[in-house]
Amino acid sequence: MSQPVGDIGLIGLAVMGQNLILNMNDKGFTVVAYNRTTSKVDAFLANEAKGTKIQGAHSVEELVSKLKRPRKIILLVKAGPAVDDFIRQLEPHLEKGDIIIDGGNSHYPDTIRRSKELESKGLLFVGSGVSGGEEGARYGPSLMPGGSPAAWPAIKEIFQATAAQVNGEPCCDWVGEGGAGHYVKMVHNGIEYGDMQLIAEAYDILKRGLGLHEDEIADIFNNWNKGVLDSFLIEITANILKFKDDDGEPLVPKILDQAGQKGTGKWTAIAALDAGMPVTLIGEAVFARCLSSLKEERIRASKVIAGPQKEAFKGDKKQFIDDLEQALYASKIISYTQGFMLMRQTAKDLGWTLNYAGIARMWRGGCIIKSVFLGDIAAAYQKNSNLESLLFDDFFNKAAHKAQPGWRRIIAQAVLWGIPTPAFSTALAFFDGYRSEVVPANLLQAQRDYFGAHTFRVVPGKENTKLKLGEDIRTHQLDRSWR
Ligand code: 2AM
Repeated sequence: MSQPVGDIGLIGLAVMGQNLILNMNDKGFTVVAYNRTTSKVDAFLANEAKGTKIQGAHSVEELVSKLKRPRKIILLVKAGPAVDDFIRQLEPHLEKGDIIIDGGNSHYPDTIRRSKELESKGLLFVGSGVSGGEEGARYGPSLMPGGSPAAWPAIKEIFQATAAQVNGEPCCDWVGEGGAGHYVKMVHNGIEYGDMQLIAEAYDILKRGLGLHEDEIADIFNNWNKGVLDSFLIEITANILKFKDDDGEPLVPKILDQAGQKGTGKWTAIAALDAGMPVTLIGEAVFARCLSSLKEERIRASKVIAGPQKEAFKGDKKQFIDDLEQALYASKIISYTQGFMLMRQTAKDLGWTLNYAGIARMWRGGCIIKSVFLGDIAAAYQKNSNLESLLFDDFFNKAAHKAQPGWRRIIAQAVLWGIPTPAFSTALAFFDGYRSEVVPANLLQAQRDYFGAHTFRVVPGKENTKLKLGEDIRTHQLDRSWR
């Protein structure tokens, strides 16, 4: 039999899989392609892959036989049972040290389970976030691999060559153990929800508040894209707002205002609740989509619930738009602060070693949240990998201080107008809570003790207070008539 020539195998010839194969082929690797419905293998070889080095396989066994050792096989199939199914099919044909990589949108607990199971059998498993959609897969995605650390040296070259490059650096690095790769991809998606919601709120304020036309709003976004907000999402928003329907009118107002979701934002919010971390902005972004989908109910409510009298804006519009840019920037700083706090806590809880500067660099290119801003986050963690939060970094601390007055003015004005800003507002509430030495949780503790004898701790230095630790607050001359 001839020597195997394949550098890597890929199972799953939907668009993402095909594009990733073509991308790896462009980078000089020999890829072997397989799909459950094998007619897709033939069609791919006869069309998109024609004239390339790409090889096909018509069974899992043939696929494995065409790969150099240690074998590396990427699964790009529907998340869920299909992944377990292929792992089971591959196992009998693999040897110790071979590597299965799941590049799908798997939920990280599944990745943790699969890496444990495969490692116990001497195989290596990698769960990799792949971001950037079809375009990213074809020309350079953000790749976030995590799992069995021993797999990294074997896949590093292919992964880093295939990923997007920013300033000569690949948007791919080793994320961490177990389910870390898929976890970080999940947080990425949550942050994406947050960024999109912030942009939508800015649009709403400019449209309903200032009464601007889509073309004017697009120009504002284009300007913002030259400053601190320079990012893919701001850029495409400007393009989207400029887009006209056949009648010459902007398309966006004709799109039904009910947002869909596939669940990764929700997963992030649930993970935040589980970890006990205040990732409020992503949570609000998910809830805003939920509220948007109550369209029929909102129509009925709009007929019977009146907001404030609409008053024309009398202030300085240019100043207001500059304030809005700062409000968006500051809220974005808070969102990423919260996202990184969540990853830090989860790493602690699950015993992962995460490279935060590396994560920011992976997100700088290839993916939906790519931005100049992520370079600043990478720099912050490069300076101090142990940073408790971005707000302790000099650069972001100064930026948040500078943004603060405008940020407050925008939210105050939106509240007076009756325009909802759940993401802007929760960001500011977090900021004000985080910078408060004292929050009113003392009263919560007293209430908990009053109705449930939960006890409370006393502020250091106030130990000789009338109430002692462990005492029931109700025993101290308080009105018990409520019972
Ligand atoms: P198919 O072409 O045979 O349907 C995206 O749906 C990719 O995942 C496709 O390559 C698809 O294969 C594969 N896929 C989806 N569900 C699958 C399953 N249960 N078993 C194997 N492959 C599956």
